[in-house]
Amino acid sequence: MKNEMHQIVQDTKQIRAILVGLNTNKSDDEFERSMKELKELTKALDIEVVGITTQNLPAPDRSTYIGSGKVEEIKASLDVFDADIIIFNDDISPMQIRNLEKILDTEVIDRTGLILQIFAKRAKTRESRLQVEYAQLQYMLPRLVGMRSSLSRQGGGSGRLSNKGSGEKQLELDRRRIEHRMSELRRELEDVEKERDTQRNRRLSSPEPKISLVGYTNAGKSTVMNNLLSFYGGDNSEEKKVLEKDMLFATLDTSVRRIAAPGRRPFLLTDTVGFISELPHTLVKAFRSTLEEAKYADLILEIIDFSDPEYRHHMEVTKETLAEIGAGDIPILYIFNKSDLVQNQQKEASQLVMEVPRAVDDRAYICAKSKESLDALIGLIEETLKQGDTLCTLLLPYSEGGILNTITASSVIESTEYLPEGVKIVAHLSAKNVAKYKKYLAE
Ligand SMILES: Nc1nc2c(ncn2[C@@H]2O[C@H](COP(=O)(O)OP(=O)(O)OP(=O)(O)O)[C@@H](O)[C@H]2O)c(=O)[nH]1
Ligand SMILES: [Mg+2]
Repeated sequence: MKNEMHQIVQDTKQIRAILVGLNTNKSDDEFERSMKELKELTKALDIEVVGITTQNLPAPDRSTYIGSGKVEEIKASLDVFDADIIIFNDDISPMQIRNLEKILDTEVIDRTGLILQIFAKRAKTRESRLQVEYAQLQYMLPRLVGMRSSLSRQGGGSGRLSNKGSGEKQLELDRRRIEHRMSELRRELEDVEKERDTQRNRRLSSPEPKISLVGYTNAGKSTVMNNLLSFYGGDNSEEKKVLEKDMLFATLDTSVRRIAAPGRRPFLLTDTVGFISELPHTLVKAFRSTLEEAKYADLILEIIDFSDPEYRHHMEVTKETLAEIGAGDIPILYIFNKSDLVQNQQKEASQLVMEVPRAVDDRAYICAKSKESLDALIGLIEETLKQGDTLCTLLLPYSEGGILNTITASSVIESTEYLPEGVKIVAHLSAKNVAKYKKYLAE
């Protein structure tokens, strides 16, 4: 009971952080960008940033990562800023964290630790919870000795990060117990993954083309999904919606929904976890099966936040991540989203204002919240899927009703005519379907 009270009191005060960056070989721009992103990540955990400090060094200090003068400077400012946690922009070694915590007498975490906390806070489904816990334990293992943080707490992120005095307790969590739990988790994850494979196989054998939304976190993937659902999701589309929010890593799970716009070829759309630069290795490993979802797509929609000055960098990261998960060869449409914000910026600067929506070749400039944009997007998707299609006339005997359903689900049908000998349809068939239904070809 006493502990609970303690917890409640702690939760009411916002955690205050000092951010620390060390630039060893990045350009000024690149470094500034990564510091800005660290700030966003920190805010994603509801932590207040009270100070930022940076240093240039040819190489990190072996024992304290940053130079000793810098450490002293931070120590002196701790009281002034009333900070409870120091967050480093890079991955620092367990030994360096220990040394820093000893000198500063405050919790120290690195970029990976921070992203792990965000994932822990956001994970909702059983699979993502298991994945996050696994990644957390793996991260914790080499850091056990002298660990202060509450990273081990189930469900993570529920309390404050800084928890002075809990260092002793952490030590009790011995290596063996953690390893045991990790093998338990691995087994549970295997079960969940098997279940998901079954679902996926069922989906893959369904006739609709599979399309995956991918891209940097916060680009608007879930918004595209939800608004397509609003307009073309059929019955109960409200209930089928996923979480969209202006924060990093709002989505950690995979959702698949059917989109069927009138007169357009229906498709299955997948929304999944977003990418970020230097996604921690522990997380890539733990979330591999979720990240790999895009591998099974016929077409990828890369959603780009066109209003973010860093969008080119985000596209690079997305390209690298796609290659890493083995989805580098799938056709991509580049969707420059949030173009409405770009229009606003252009208006404010009295510049030429871009036309939205606009679709050219393999690109579209859209605002995910406008129906006109989404129609343009669907048009582009349709055109892309149609490449390689042939317009065919088929005569399907009434005894083969199932085939008509399959073709309707995966193709655009120009006309349907009920004749005494069967149903005559004119449809755009993919090369695969032409081969499959050859014997019904008429004329
Ligand atoms: N103005 C404007 N805002 C948008 C647009 N698309 C998305 N947003 C906003 O951008 C924020 C992020 O959108 P999400 O759809 O959650 O982004 P996401 O890509 O799914 O992000 P993660 O799940 O975190 O990877 C939300 O606040 C959306 O309302 C757009 O076209 N215009
Ligand atoms: Mg999302």
